[in-house]
Amino acid sequence: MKKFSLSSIVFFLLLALSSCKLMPREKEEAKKDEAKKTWWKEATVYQIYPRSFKDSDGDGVGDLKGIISKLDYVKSLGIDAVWLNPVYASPNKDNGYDISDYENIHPQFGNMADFDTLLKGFHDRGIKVMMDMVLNHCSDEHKWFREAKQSRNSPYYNYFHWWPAEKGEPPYRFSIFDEKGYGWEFNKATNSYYLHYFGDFQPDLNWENPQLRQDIYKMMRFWCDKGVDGFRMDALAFISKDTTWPAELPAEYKGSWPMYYASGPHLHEYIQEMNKEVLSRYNLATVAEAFGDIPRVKKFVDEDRKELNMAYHFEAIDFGYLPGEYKMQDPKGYDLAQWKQIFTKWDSAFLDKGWGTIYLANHDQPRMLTRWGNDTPEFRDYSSKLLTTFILGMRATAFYYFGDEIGMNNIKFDRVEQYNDVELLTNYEQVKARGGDLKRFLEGMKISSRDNGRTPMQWDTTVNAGFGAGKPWLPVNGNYTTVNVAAQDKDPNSVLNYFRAMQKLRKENEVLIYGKVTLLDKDNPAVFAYTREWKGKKWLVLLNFKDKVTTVKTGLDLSKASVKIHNYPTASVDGTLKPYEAVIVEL
Ligand code: ISL
Repeated sequence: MKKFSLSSIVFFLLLALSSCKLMPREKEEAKKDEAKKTWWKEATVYQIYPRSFKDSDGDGVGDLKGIISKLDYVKSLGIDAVWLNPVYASPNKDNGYDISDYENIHPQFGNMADFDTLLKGFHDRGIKVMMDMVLNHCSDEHKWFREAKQSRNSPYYNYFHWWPAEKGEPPYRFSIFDEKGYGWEFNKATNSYYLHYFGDFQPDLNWENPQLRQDIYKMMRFWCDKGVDGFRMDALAFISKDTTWPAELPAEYKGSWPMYYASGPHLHEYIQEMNKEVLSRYNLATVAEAFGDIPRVKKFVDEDRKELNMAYHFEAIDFGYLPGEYKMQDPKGYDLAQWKQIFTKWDSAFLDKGWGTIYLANHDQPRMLTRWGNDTPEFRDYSSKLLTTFILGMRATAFYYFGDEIGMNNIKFDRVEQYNDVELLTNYEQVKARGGDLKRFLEGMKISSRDNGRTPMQWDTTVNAGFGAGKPWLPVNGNYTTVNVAAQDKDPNSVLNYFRAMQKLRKENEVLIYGKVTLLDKDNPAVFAYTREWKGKKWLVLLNFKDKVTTVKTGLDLSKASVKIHNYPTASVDGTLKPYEAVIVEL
């Protein structure tokens, strides 16, 4: 073995020490940044609403075999993961969010063998699969509830929240999907009321009961053992309740019931337990529907707390509705300057801990083009592309709703009979019961109702837009003859091919994923402008959200800017933006 002299050892030691001292702080930071990278931070998650994607057997309802027939299409989008809305056995009163058997597939969607084929099909194409987990409630047809409602002595009675009738009327609780807006339902056999924050067919599960929790974890492990890659956790913030059941909500929650209902005393204890029992044992991506302000939402995703990876908030998506009314959009439109502040505030919330999400639509929302863009023939393409640029141009895991990649827009039903959604129908009854203006309500719903986002996917110009041979469960939007996948696939300038290009740009450039976001010209009422900075690169995103030519003051030298993507045939890089123009440049 070669011997070193003492002096050479001292020399090397000094050299090592000095290089440590000299290591710039940025280098340390960069190292930390590298360590924080994960696939799900870099992912675009494409949400598939199975009922509406593709119907293989002609019964009018989309199914797993239908999705299987479109695997290559999904792959062609360049996305990383899919989130499947619930496909479990369910009476479907809330389209699968009322689960009667968590470990089986609804026959309308297919069977477990179809699911396994689907999972393999996605995995073979390098796409991860996230399942929807509905853990706050199940269906009243679930075995647990069918048994529980028979007798107070049933082993399942304590799987639910009950108020014994001998104590009188239960303390008022609101229900989102109840015509009377009342969250307790009387059950004769047990002479008690059960709690349901959602429909009366969706009894809330009692997470206080350790046996229930163990059954839930076991069921989650069943799916993990199959190889699913993650969970989107429905209404998770509601699982823990204040079971002292005060008649009056504490003063700080008056007028803001969801906060109170959604932040029970044991919420994070249960999520940590779930992490220990399930999540930490697999390599999963998890995202919760989390209600509340930044400090509350951060708790779900702070890595040190060992809970979940991501959460999505509602502040941006609920923006622009008239206060105190159910989803009535302000006729004046939405104030872009305030909306920008919401996004940048949430972006900086996760600078040190956690990670954000971004979305402009999902199955609980109308089409993003109608709500946040402009669905007139003149501007539909430009504004669809603009919204895509925005979603994929921010720092957050992007959740992108099927159909938005071809610019589908709201169907805008005229009559209440045309709707299917339990939420709309119960709200309609509530307005009717208080003698409200039903015409105004239905006008408002053309913009905001959930069914607008649930119409069948528009594949081509054949019958039912190529969705399936049978009459679809919700009508197809009449514009399918021009707005469809087949036409856009062939057109290099289509909304669809723009989505693919934008997704590719994001994948190939970390600056769009991890780059720091700095809002520019923040009071500009028409333009969302921001820079992204990462490892010495600086990119500028310019988005004109209005239908007029406008200007933006970035304070930056744009003379040498090189265009990375744009939604008009030629890009403006002179501070002027055409209606709905979107452009990303490298500075
Ligand atoms: O949809 C909403 C507003 O229109 C929300 O208030 C929604 O009810 C809430 O986000 C919870 O949603 C989830 O659970 C519901 C289900 O109907 C939704 O589809 C689901 O996303 C009940 O399970």
